[in-house]
Amino acid sequence: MSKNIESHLSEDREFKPSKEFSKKARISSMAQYKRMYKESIEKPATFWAREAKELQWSKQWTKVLDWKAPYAKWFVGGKTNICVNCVDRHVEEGRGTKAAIIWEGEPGDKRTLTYQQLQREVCRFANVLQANGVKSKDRVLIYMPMTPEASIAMLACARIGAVHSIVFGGFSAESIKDRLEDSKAVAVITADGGWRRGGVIDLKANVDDALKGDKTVKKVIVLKRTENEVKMKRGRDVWWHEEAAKVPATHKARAFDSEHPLFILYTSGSTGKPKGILHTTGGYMISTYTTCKYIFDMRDDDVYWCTADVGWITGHSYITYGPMLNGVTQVMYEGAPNFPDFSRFWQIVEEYGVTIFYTAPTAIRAFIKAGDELVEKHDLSSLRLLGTVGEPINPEAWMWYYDKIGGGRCPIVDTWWQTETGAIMLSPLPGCTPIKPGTATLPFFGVDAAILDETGQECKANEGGRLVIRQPWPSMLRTIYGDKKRYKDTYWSDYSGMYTAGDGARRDKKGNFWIVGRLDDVLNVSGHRLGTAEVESALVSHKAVAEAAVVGRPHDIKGQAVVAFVSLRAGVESSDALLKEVRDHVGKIIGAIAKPDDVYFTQALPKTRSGKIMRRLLKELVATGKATGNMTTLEDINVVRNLEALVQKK
Ligand code: 6R9
Repeated sequence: MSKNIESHLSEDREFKPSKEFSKKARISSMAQYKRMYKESIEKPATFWAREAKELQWSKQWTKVLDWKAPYAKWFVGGKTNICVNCVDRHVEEGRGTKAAIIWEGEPGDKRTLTYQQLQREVCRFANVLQANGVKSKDRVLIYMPMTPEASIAMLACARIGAVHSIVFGGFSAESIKDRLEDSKAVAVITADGGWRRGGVIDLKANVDDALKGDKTVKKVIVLKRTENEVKMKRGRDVWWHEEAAKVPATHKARAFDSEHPLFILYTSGSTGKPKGILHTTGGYMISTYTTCKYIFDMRDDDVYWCTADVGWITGHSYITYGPMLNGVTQVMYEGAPNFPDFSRFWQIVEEYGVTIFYTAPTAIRAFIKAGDELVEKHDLSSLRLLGTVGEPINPEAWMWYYDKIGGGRCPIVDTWWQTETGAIMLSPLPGCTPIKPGTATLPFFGVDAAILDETGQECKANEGGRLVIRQPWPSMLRTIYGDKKRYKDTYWSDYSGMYTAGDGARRDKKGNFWIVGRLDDVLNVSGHRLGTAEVESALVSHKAVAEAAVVGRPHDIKGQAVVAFVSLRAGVESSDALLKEVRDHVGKIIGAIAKPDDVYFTQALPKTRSGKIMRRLLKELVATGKATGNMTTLEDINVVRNLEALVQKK
């Protein structure tokens, strides 16, 4: 990370969009951006009402914003249906035969759904949900592979007012169980399996494990995808295709209140328990719509591809909702970027003529490592705009993306945002903002971002501080599901009335935001958030483990790798077999992405005299091989010296 900061400080390369790009873009000059930004901050009601009117509402709002910090209501009194806006609206307006989803499965199977076909599938599935007893405001857990049905399931929930809660397909049965307990979902939508690197992930078996002892789930709807054998529990489990065959392909949607809950998405924080971030309908709809329109500059003839999974917020906002609100054609891909090899993405870009491509820095670094030949054998000339998200992008990766993938002609939008913000907050506008490798540049419309020091003063240019948002925005989280106190304490207590993002950042003289990374104990592994406390609690749930401390270390491809220091219970001998067992245990409790890259068994952890683990020393140790800095509060310096020897030996 520190290497990144240094290269950021000396970064003077700057790129401007070509005249040709600007001419066609929605926002084509900085003057236009500044004018609109000013209005969005000074007169948010005027600005957002104009945007909201581009979509369909059954009843207009009476007030754009009702703000009693930290609670916001947007488009108060308005009624709408986000699914109708994503799907039916396009059919009604004559875009029914346009492709909505061009899908490719990992084994190479292909499917295209037009907006009209999508409408029929969504309507059918809305009927299936209702026939299976799902009602408005019921929570529905979705655990699916990346098939069109993942988006269909989300849209069908939204259509009937049910609240979806997606659990990423790479998470474990235990993770599903925790989320079920917290959300009290009444139904689960899953599949027999999903393809990943040539193998089948047995999704249904994980759901079965998670449901042992569960009392709230009444129905499990299972999509047939991989045809592997699954157990179906009588009365509880039903097949998607069998249920769909029983119901009509039309469904009359009703409108819901603008503040009707839309979804819960769990994300890691600084405690062991993930937070259920709650988003509601109207504001989220308008933010995802406008960010796609202005930042991805989506047009009728674009072929857009976001490589995320719907299990993450990026898949919610920039696969399902935002692109479909804009009626764009998008590519969806089921599997891994390196199956059968690292040219898979470029083959897909070439085959479908992708024009807008949105991915994560960790993927870009993996492509660089795999070698340029894999890129060069494909024609990528259809691309006109590139995007990144998930973590700070190192300038080297940015330049490679710009030159090798974008051919030096495609602007890159480096988009900073979070599960909590619902939509992109900081990003260049591709037709006007001068871009530099490594900065998410400027705030989007309505985003009053600033960097503050500990006393609440705004930092001077190039000084590091905490990133905050000083005014509410339409797609902001409304609460942590079932935990108002945690919502207030986590996001709104550092500075009165302001949202704290949890990221460190600085602004350069031109006002560009440079994100440094998380300030809390949250790691960013391959663009995914992972709480160190979460991994620690998984580790200590293993019978051999007495205590554990987890920190991140810089990693070439993942950004950060997970390092665990583990002390064993008395009488337990350390061994390679135990090491594997402990790693696998974390995989079983959370999911494969949380498996520690390095595990050090140690007699003791470095603690202060008051018993606090000194993570600062551990972080330094794994990054540099040595612990320096202030150790006066340390209980026993020998513990650190022993760990140094262990780490250096590796
Ligand atoms: C959308 C998403 C949020 C955290 C965020 C920050 C990091 C995301 C970034 C970025 C630098 C970017 N982050 N985008 N850092 N530049 N363009 O990733 O949501 O999974 O909730 O993670 O990711 O640290 O706080 P989420």
